[in-house]
Amino acid sequence: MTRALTPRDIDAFQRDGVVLIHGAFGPEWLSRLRAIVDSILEEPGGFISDTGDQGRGAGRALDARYLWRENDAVRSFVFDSGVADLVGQAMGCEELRFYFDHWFVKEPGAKTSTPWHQDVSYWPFTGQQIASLWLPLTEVDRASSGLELVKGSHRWGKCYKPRRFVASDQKSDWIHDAEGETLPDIEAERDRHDIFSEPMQPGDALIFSAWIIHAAPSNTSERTRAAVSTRWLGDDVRWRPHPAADPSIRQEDLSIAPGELARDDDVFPVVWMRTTPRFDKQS
Ligand SMILES: O=C(O)CCC(=O)C(=O)O
Repeated sequence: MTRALTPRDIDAFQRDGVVLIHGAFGPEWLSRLRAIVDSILEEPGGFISDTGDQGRGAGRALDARYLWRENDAVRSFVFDSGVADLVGQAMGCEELRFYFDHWFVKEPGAKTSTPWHQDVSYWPFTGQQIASLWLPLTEVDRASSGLELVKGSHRWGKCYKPRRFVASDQKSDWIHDAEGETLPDIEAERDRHDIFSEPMQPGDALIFSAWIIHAAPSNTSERTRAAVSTRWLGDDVRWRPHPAADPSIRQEDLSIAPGELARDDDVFPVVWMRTTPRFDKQS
C-alpha cells in the first residue's frame, strides 16, 4: 500500500468527484515515469496523437495510450506502485481492474489544450465506479497546463456528447456518431462553477471520477509539462460498446458480452482487492 487515504480524502472524492493527494509518489517512481516519457518522445508508438512534426521543444503536444501492454516499466507502475490502492480506497470498491494508461506531454508553448470534457462520454462502459489517477511528472499550474475540474459535476446525472479534441483528428472519426446533450460552455461560465484549479508538484496526484467535467489549458509556460493518467474500473462497471465509444478495445477482444460486468481478466486485469474494511464500515 502506498498510503492510507484519510476519511476526509474519501469524502472529498465522493462529494466533489476529485481529491488531491499531496506527495503520492516519490522520486524513485517519478524518475522511472519520466524515463518513459522520454522514450515516448523519442519513439512514439501506436495509439498516439502527436503534433510533433516540428520536433522537440517547439510547441509539440502528444498523447499516448495503452503502453502497459508492451512496456514493462509501465506495467510495473500499474501493478507494483500502489496506484490502484489509492484509487480503490477512494472509490470504496471491493476490487479494481485496470483499463489503460494515458500519457500527456505539452512542450513549452504547445497551443493544444485539452477541452472541457467528461471521460465517461468517450468510454464503452456504464457504472459509477470508473476513475482516473492523474499524476503530473512536472510542476503544473494554470500557465503550464494544470488540470481543472468542475467540482460536483460527476453528480449532475448527465453523460454529455463527446466531441473531438482536435477538429482535424481523423483517427477520432468514431465520435461523429455521438448522441446526447452538448456540454455547457464551462469556460464562458467559469464563475458559475466551483472549479478545482490548483498548482501541483511532481508526485502529487488527482483521483477523479470519469463523470467529472475537466480540462487542461495550453502550455504557455517555458517548461515542458508531462503527466500520466491511469484509468480504473470498479465493481459496478459494465461493458457497453456503442457507436460513439472509443473503439480501441473491440468486442472480439473480449470474453464478455454487452451489458455484462467488465470481468475480462486479460483485457481488464484485477490489480487490487480490498483487504481492509471500507471506511464507512469502520466508523
Ligand atoms: O493532462 C491533460 O492534458 C488531460 C488529462 C485528462 O483529461 C485526463 O486524464 O482525463
